[in-house]
Amino acid sequence: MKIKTVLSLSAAAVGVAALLGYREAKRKRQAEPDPQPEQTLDSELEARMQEFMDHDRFPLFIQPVVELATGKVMGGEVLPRLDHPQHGLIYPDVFLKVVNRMNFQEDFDLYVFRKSCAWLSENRGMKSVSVNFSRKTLSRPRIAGLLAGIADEYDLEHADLVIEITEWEKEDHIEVYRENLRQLRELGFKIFLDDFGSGVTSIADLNQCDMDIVKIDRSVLLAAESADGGVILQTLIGMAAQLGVDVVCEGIETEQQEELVRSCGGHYVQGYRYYAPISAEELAEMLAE
Ligand code: G
Ligand code: MN
Repeated sequence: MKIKTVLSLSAAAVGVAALLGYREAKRKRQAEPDPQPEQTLDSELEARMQEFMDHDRFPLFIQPVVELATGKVMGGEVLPRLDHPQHGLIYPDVFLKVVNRMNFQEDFDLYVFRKSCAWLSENRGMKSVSVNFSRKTLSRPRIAGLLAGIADEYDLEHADLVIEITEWEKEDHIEVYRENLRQLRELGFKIFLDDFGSGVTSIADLNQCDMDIVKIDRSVLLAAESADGGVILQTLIGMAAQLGVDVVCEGIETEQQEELVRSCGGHYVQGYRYYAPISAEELAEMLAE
């Protein structure tokens, strides 16, 4: 892929820039102590969530996923931020809990999916994008048809769109959820199980449908590094392989972690060692070069 050379040349710069942006925002927040406690920010976000969505204040960032053997970019995970008029960029761990509390998951996930489709249709130097979906959204009836409709509006192959099942909370209606996943697969979408090894995502989830990829949570990597010398990581990757599923190891930051993943049989990686999340505009420019 052409993106490979472009990205590897500027990867360090972009990664550092993205991190600096983050630190800058964080430093700014620390320098001017927020007069409002966290709860007040939450209720402010809640009161303005609809406005933020209507005014399209969620810029997309995309973090490339890399094949270890070749260094090639296989696709990218879409990670939205809230561009808050007063507080600057706010991260999903802050605003998603508000989205969840408001029961806004479906509107929000569909909004991000549509935006992701629009971006991908304009940037075909990227093979595919994966979009996070809450289990709540995936438990709503007719979701598969809705997603297919949006993908078709942008003339995208369903196979270039990945539905990433995030943790956050358990599915509402297991039967509807399973049927939706079955339909999504039948329609040709790819399905990744996110955050495996953390929180509510369990081994039982591997049985809910045929997955294309399981994303192993960073916590598994950290545990492997500190204690068991990789037995758990190796076993998880082996188990996935036996189920005919590939694995993406998330949150790789160091060379040692990369070696650990390699020695445990992992093929795909995502993490600051390769690319930080890159703003959709910046990534578009890189792809265009
Ligand atoms: O749960 P999910 O896998 O969707 O979360 C991805 C999150 O992890 C994003 O917020 C992203 O910014 C963050 N992230 C990506 N790469 C790394 C990394 O190498 N280290 C750490 N600590 N976080 C990362
Ligand atoms: Mn994810």
